[in-house]
Amino acid sequence: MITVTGYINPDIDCVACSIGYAEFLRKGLKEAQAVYSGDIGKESEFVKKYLGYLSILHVSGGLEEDQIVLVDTSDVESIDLSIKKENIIEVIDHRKLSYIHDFPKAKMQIDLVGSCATLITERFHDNGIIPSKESVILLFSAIVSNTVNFMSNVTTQRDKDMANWLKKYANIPQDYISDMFEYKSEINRKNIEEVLTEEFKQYTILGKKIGIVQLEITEAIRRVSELENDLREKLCKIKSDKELDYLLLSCVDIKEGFNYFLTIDSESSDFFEKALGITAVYDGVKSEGIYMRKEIYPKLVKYLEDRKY
Ligand SMILES: [Mn+2]
Repeated sequence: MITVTGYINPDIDCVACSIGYAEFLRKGLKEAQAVYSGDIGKESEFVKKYLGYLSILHVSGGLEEDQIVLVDTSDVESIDLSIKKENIIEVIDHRKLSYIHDFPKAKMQIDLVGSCATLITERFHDNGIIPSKESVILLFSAIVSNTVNFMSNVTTQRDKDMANWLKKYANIPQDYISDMFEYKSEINRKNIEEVLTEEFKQYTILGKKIGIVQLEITEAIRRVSELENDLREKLCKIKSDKELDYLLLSCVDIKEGFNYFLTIDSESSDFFEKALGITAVYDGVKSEGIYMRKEIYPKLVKYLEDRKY
């Protein structure tokens, strides 16, 4: 039995790749199953509601004996603790940061496309196999989600080609994409602390502790202004709890394709204004185009390194 899985608390890309690739292996007459550990994200929840099921098992440990294929990650720190490195037979990922030396025995495919689901879809496409309805919907949703409906700079032609190919085999309702984005945008006074904590990432660059909360939501400006007092209060708490030097709230408007940045103190405002070339960020500022956190990070590194001299 081959077990296909990704990182703990998988996003929809990870879930789609696990289910899709397990199916692809079964089409090649291998025994394979998809599993995940931790929590399944909001978008996978949405697809599960839409389909009525998802062919993926929740596990907590117990993978010691399994042959493993990793999808959507190549970081052994991110995966279930019970997986043995020497049992990993294949890795398929779309991120630059890959630890190839951690997988001496694995077949590796690391291609820098917008979504790992594109790489899984290509396996079906290139072998002339049409995925099941479940995999078609999941892989399509994952590509759309990971590329922010093809507006993000990580999008490649390969992502677009595979999404178009999948679309031919799925009857995707008109409002499906906006409903999915809407579903994950749910942020309110009750869940605000939980959402901010989940979407928070921290970096240490040249001794500075920097935090970025990235929310991917529709109607970013309206949602932020409605919750502004609560948002500022919770962000201040995060900044002091984590002893950060600088903290940025970066809201990606997934419908209109821009960012809305906001800071809660003058040091952070000054830092992010200079590093990102923006102004008046304390009051909230809109950018042209989308900047995902992985694109913001190198700008911060460059700014801090330049400032050293
Ligand atoms: Mn991914």
